[in-house]
Amino acid sequence: MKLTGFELRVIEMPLVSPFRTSFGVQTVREALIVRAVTDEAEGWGEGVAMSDPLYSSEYVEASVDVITRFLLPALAQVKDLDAGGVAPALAKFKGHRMSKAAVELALLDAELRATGVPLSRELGAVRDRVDCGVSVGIMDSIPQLLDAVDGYLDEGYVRIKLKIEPGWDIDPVRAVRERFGDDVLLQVDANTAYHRGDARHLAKLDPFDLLLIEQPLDEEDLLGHAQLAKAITTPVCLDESIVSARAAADAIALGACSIVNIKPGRVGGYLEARRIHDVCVANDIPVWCGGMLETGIGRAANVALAALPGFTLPGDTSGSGRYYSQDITEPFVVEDGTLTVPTGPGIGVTPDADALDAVTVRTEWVTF
Ligand code: SMG
Ligand code: MG
Repeated sequence: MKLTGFELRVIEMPLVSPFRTSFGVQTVREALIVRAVTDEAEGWGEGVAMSDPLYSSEYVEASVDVITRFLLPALAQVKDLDAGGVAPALAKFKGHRMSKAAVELALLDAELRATGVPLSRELGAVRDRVDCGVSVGIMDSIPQLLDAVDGYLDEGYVRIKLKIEPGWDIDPVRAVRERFGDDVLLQVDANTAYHRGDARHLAKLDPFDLLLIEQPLDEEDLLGHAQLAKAITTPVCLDESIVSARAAADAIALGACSIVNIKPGRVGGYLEARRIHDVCVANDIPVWCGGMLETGIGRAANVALAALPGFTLPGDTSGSGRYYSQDITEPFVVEDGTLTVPTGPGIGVTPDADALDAVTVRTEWVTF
């Protein structure tokens, strides 16, 4: 397979409703779409960096810059480049995992399309449908939250995740438990909004039998998470801290988490995400697939990953309609609380050219 070049598109997709987390409110998803063009097939990738460096240090404009200035020029020097060679060739560049992941996925998709292999099979999937959870943002009031949760349960979601922050934690969790009962699979995500001294406060979540609390403390605070895990009964799950298979192994060894959220973008790609899955399975640590408000491109790939055997908890693999009234691929629709794993070659979905053009705000082309 011979690479012709890469197209980068910055897109802007309006959200169906504002999404508030402990680090800000989003009304539009700005994202990066990568297309790898080869003599045999085209492949698609999606960058999950956000507009601002608030979830992590990465952001969309930095992603475009590092990909065009450093990553693609380095890859252009590699003879017989394949997807497995992307991470080694880019290892000398520190960080920028979301950017590396987007490029790797585009090339992997092109390769798999050329050989007719679905991504799910390539990764080792064992299921053809995956259970769907939904992430529910911070709201202005408890009644508003209860309405939102009610709507998602009606749509069939099998797990609810509440975004929390200081001042919006115990009361909303209690209200959801009182209204919807103890059988609802319920978890919370703080996106690093708490500190080591908050252990006694967070222990007030213990009576609500949550599946997990996700990333309560700073991304670099593994020791703090290990101490917190001893002070509360709610299982601690890490998201932001898990940037590689090594980070996952270290966090597990330290007792900093008993569950891991795997996001391929955060860890540099689907191949590293699979290694994290393998590390967790070897340590009896359940994993689930996180989400970054992906378009159909990233969503298709996430659903393929979530079909691996160690993904025993429902992921943030929601339907396209959770965020977008119009996706750029065929929409993912939740049925019986599940999404179907695409079966076509590669990621199994292709963006609609007009839909993609309609949301594109900038395009760059890099020739190989
Ligand atoms: O794709 O459903 C999704 C988003 C799920 O809550 C979600 N993601 O920390 O897990 C997380 C957040 C990161 C993005 S928040 C704007
Ligand atoms: Mg999270």
